[in-house]
Amino acid sequence: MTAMQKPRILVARAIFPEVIERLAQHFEVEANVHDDIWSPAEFAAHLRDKDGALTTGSERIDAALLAACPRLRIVANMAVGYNNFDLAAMDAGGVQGTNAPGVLTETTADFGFALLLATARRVTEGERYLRAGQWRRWSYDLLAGAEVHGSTLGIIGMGRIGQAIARGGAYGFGMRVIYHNRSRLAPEVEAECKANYVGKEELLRTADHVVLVLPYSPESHHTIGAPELALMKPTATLVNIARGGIVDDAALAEALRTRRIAAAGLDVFEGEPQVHPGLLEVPNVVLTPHIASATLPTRLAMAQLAADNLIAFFAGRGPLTPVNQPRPRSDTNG
Ligand code: 8YV
Repeated sequence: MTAMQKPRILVARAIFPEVIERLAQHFEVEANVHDDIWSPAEFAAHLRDKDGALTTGSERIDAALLAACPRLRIVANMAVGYNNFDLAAMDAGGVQGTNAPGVLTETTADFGFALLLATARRVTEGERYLRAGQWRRWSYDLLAGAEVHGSTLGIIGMGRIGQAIARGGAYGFGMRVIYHNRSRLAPEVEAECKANYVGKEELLRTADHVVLVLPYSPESHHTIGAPELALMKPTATLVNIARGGIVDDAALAEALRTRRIAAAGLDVFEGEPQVHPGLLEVPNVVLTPHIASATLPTRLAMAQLAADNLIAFFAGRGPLTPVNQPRPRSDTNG
């Protein structure tokens, strides 16, 4: 790149036009404005001559892709999760990765409650019943669900979103909050969230509602499988707003079918957008298509933060929200 040339950026998915316009003030931009579905090979072909990319959680950044894209310096994910990044390959290849934390915290926590309430109080089941014309009269136990207020909320994964859910549960619904996390929070943060640290097994045995908000990694794969579901109360509910793969969906479908647990609310799935057929067959699960951060103001803030990262990086100011510290990439493009 000469001093006069603008860096070339690929925007991998359709995003807000105003963000593309902003990027175009700084970069030569190729944007997938029609939101075409690209195979990994097509994605690589579009990225081959680019210096940077704005991606979503759907684009996999791995060694094979980096080998095909020698100019690439930075990939800015419009997502707080970045399990679509092979960080070892990016480190080795000298490619900076960034994510979009903070701006989606409260919105995603809100959705955790939307799913928790819908699941515990059988909202979508009730709507299906009504739409099917089955509602003939009131009865004392019609679609009776689980209490939310005053119950015990168990949160696995206590980062920003987990803490927001803890505050909402404790202050909004008078819930007793217990949590499990890789590391225990500082006492003042625990006090602010009114949350008590417990082991995973104790959490699963004790909680009335379990909410998963931990990042996906090989270590968190199937954090909830058949053995964990077996520990839960038969009246308990499970909510996953984290990532597919954290729950063994086949085991969960079986636990819901046999009423080993009462119900589940799922926004994310193993192999999404495919959904395990067993989950589609049971009534006691609320299913949503990965929309926990989906409000337009939040999605705009996520896209702007990804753009901020690209702009800051190429201006030499360093990325705002880096997720790795790559070694400098040798200039192979002359
Ligand atoms: C995104 C998410 O919508 O931020 C995340 O990690 O899961 C969602 O908010 C999705 O990843 C698309 O980028």
